[in-house]
Amino acid sequence: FLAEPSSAEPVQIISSPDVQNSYTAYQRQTKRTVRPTGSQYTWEIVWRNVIIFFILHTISIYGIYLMITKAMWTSIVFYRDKNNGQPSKMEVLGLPLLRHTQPRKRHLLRIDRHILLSISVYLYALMAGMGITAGAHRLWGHRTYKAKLPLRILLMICQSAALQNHIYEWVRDHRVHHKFTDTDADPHNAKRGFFFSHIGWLMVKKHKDVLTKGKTVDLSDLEADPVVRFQRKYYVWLTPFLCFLVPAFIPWYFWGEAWWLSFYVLGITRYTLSLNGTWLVNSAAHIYGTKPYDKNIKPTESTFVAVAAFGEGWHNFHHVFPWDYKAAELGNYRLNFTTAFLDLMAIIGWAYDLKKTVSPDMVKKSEHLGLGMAQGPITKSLE
Ligand code: ST9
Ligand code: ZN
Ligand code: ZN
Repeated sequence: FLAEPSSAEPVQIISSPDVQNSYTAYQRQTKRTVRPTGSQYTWEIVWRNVIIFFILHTISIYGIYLMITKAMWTSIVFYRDKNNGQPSKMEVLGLPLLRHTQPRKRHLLRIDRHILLSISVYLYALMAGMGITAGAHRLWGHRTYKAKLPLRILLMICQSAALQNHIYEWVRDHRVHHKFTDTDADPHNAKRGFFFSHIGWLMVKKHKDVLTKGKTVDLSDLEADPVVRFQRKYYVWLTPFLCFLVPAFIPWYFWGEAWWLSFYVLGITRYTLSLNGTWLVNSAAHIYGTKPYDKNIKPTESTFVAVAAFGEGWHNFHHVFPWDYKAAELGNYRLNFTTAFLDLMAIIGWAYDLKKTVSPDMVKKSEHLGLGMAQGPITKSLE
């Protein structure tokens, strides 16, 4: 239960009374604005989106089949060097030169190209994922830390590769989600069930409360950020390029993969997998899991979602302490790649003023004094 010592120096600690005060203010605000889910909401289905998501998921199933049959373990198991029956390390390392090698070698290396394709699916999802988790979510959504211009530009590029609406729209919906969690004014109100909070909310017109109450959310910081303004203005050009064309180009150019396979697997299928990883935070992490920080709200702690969403599954904690840059209490990097990325950015000076709810020191000291904070300092202070 003990939090590990932090490797990032510039962490700004929010002391315990502050935590309580902020939380009380947060509760008051939520209670004031929340109203029970009404039954008058009739769905106005947006068929264009239904068709797009249906096609996207159907063709991605074949993409997953391609990944499984043509890559990863099958390649490792079935690929054998002609000489000694073992996969040849040298050949694998020589892959970037593949397009310029002789036909015989090209044949030898054919299956290994697909290993690289699968690895690149993970790495590209990770890169685009940082745009969502470290960028849209923890930086622009909650201002859990400050970022210098190069990092903001990098995260904007990554966020564009994720194709999840531009930063302004993403953050607007997310702030509204936090302020009116699981009510009619929440764009993906989990009280309407798993399907609605996962994908269904993107297939219907929003509830009128989302639009009216959403207007009460302050977005002036986003309007003042030139990086956010730039992305909003050029989003329709940036996003197809970064989400589909670049992924089709990289494997084709660097290691001679068929461009259509690159587009299909690294573009389309990776996009669908990433979308579902993100949506799980709204669905699974609002329905299944434990609630150690506030049992009266729907958001939960979910290990599965933490894996799928690069550290965004500790969602009960996050809804109670949304300003925490780790979006989690326990461990430095417990299934939380995003935090590791942010600590690295802090080390090189691109991220600063990182906000943390409880310092590892406080947890350790409290254990010495027998205060039991290591058992859950935040839970205790809120009871
Ligand atoms: C996508 C987003 O997938 C996913 C977000 C997930 C968030 C998860 C968060 C969890 C934490 C982080 C986890 C990260 C994990 C990462 C892991 C990575 C592996 N407030 O929207 P419109 C007003 S997107 C205030 O059209 P409709 C506003 O005036 C997928 N006002 O509503 C607006 O006009 P404008 C790709 C609001 O007509 C106007 O209403 N994208 C608000 O009801 C109209 O807005 C798509 O598929 C608000 N919140 O249509 C697009 N909202 O914008 C899908 C609206 O001009 N979306 N207004 O200012 C759509 O087609 C439509 O939005 C719609 C609703 C049909 C769903
Ligand atoms: Zn959030
Ligand atoms: Zn949530």
